Amino acid sequence: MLKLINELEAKAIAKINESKNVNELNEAKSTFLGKKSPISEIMSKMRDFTVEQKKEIGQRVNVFKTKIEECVNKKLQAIKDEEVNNKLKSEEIDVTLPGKKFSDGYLHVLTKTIEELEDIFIGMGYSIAEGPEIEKDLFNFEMMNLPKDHPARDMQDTFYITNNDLLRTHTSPVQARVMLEAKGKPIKVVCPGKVYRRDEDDATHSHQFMQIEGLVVDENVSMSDLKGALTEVFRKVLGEDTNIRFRPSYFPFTEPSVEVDISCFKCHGVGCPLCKGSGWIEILGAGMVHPNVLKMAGYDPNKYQGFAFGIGIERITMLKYGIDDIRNFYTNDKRFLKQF
Ligand code: FA5
Repeated sequence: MLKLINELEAKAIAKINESKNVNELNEAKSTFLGKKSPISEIMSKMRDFTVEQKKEIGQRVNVFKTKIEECVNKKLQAIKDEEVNNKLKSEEIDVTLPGKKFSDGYLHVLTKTIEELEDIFIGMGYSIAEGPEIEKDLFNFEMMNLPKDHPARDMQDTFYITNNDLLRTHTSPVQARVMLEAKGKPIKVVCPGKVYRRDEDDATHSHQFMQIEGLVVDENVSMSDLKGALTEVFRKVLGEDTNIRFRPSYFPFTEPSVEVDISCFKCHGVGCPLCKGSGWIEILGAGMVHPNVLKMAGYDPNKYQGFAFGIGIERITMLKYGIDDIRNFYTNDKRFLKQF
């Protein structure tokens, strides 16, 4: 019997040492120490032995079990150590290898235009203000002299969130916010930002685009100040020989109102599909702040006048760089964006 246990022990140790992973090791352990193992069978037959044999075999079985347990624990530790070593090896870094070059980041061309315009306006004494993109109907429309049910609300097809909250359709609501904050003092600000309209996307229209609003409120402000300021800005951004056209228009929040066109960069005024045959591209709306707008924001229209404008950032960027489709700004094609 002792010989049999010796043989079993040699086999068990060999099997345990051959195990390549924890599963194989557990299998080996249960084969040699489990309930159906040969050693359990020997134990179940103990009653057939003499007292002397029982003592001798019992002691040997205990030694067998302790030895096998020790052997399993040792092998388990070795397997775990090997796993850690393999992981470390797979994560090994050769610090002497040359580094990978990351391409430099760059500003989006629309951001560049905004920064350029901001710099020009700051140079002309304007400060910068911002307002929320999710706006109250009150600021977007009502304080802009567009009460509920005013037919001119249809000029800008709106994404409503609730009856009172909407995605702003223009940057003009920032005018009302700035005026309320200035509490009757003179104002000279520009307000850049994103705006949203349910417009069909085409070469010159996008459902989300950017504007930069301008507002000057003071005593003795006139239409010629507006014309002078805008002419100066566009000559600086687009070049001294830029052709600019002011034409009468209508906005409920300005009176009188104008729209400003720049000669089409593609056909140089002859007429092409981009400018819809007119030779001009509209880039902004502007005018003298309507007395109602001044009054609602706490300004006395008999003492103060103001001019305001809202420039389309995409349109001016298209003119500056000769881009013939507004959708290029938003499709994130790096080949396009990298050029600027
Ligand atoms: C307005 O949004 C007025 N708030 C501008 C204004 C401000 C007038 C202050 C008077 C005083 P309009 O809807 O015309 O006006 O838009 C102004 C400019 O935004 C346009 O001239 C054009 O350059 C640009 N724009 C308008 N709709 C789109 C569009 N769907 N996609 C791209 N640019 C657009």
